[in-house]
Parts: sequence; C-alpha cells; structure tokens
Amino acid sequence: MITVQAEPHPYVFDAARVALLCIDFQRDFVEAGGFGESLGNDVSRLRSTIEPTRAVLSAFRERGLTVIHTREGHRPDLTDLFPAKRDRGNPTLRIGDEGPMGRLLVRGSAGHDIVPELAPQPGEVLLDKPGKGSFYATDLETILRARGITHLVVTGVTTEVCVQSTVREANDRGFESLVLSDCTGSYFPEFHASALAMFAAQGGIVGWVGTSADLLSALDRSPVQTENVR
Ligand code: C5J
Repeated sequence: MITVQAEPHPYVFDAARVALLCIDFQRDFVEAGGFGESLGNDVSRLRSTIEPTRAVLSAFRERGLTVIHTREGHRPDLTDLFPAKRDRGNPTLRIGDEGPMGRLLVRGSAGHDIVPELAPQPGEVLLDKPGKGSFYATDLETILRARGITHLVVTGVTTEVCVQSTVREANDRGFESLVLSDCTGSYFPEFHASALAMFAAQGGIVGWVGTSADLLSALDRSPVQTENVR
C-alpha cells in the first residue's frame, strides 16, 4: 500500500486499484482563443497546473498505472447540448460558435484537444463528456469497475466546475479521491481555494487534498508491483 501525506489525513491506496484522472486539460480552457477566454477569463491562471501534472502523468506511465483523460465537449450537431448549458456565459460567442481554434467545445475542433504537454498516449483511456461531471452520460464508472479501480488521483481544470462535480460524483459512487492542489486550477483563485477546502472539510466529506510532490515522494518510496496493474 502507498501512503500519501494529505488533508484531512493520509491517503492510502493500492497501486493496482488507482487511476489518475486528468480532467479537461483542453486547449479550449487553457489556451488563448478558446472557450474559457470567450467567457472573459484570464486563461494564463491555469498554466501552472501543466508542469506538475506532467510529472504525475510520467510517474503513472513509468509504473504502468491506469491513466484516464476526459474532454468536455459536444457533438458537431449540438444535439447533446441543453439550452441550460448553451445559454450561459458570453451571449455573443456560445458553445458551437466559430472561434480562433475552431468551434467552441465541439468534438473534432482544435480547441477541444488536450494540450500537447499532457496529450494522451496509446493505451490510456480518453473519455468525451457532454457535462461537467465525468460520470454524467459517460461509461467512466463501468471502465473503473471493470479494472477494479477504487481510488482516484484527480488533476484537471477547473477546480470548482468539472473537478468538483467529478469528485462529488465519485464519492457518491464509493470511489476515494485524492485531489492534487497544484495539478488543479481555476480562473478564480478564491474558488480554487474554497473548493479544495470543501473537499477535505468535515473529515474529508468529499475526499482528500494533497500535492504532487507528496504523491511523487510516496510513489518513489513504494516500489509498485506491476502485476495486475495496467
Ligand atoms: C468549465 C470545466 N469550467 N472543465 N468546465 O466550464 O471545468
């Protein structure tokens, strides 16, 4: 078992039963000209998440552990886009409209891709989702249960939107999540801080919060048995 220093208390997991979740590291959220910027956000605030996440991704890859990437987006005909989602945000530029990186949050557009630094590799799960939570209208739960995954190390953007929805959905389904504070980010530093505080409050009511450095040192201290690990 691997033990990571975390809040509200150490997070303990079996490498054969853990998955790294990389949520929505898409150009549309992280780069200029994408959906995030169309909403008036300063997307440079998310860039600090990339390097620590790249280090965690490398550690999981080196050990042959499960890696899952998600992308938020919609079918080109937008048949999976509720007005309740479409009609929010910038009224002059909406999901599906043409932006500098192609149609905003539409599958197949350049902006929908994951940033090159964190691009999925063959053998890793790539999951497209129409909502904010990664379990909503996807087969994520089936994939996790088929692999015997019980624990999730969570990275991604943005902390208080897709990360928060996913971690809450995971908790309701019985998965134990460690959210990495430096591998998650928000356009609003105060929302990042309060979302993390909420996860770990009340004895970890939603999950654990830790850092990439503490996770990496715990992995280095504990040689992983690669049998049963994908
Ligand atoms: C947002 C996300 N912020 N991936 N999506 O709309 O957090």
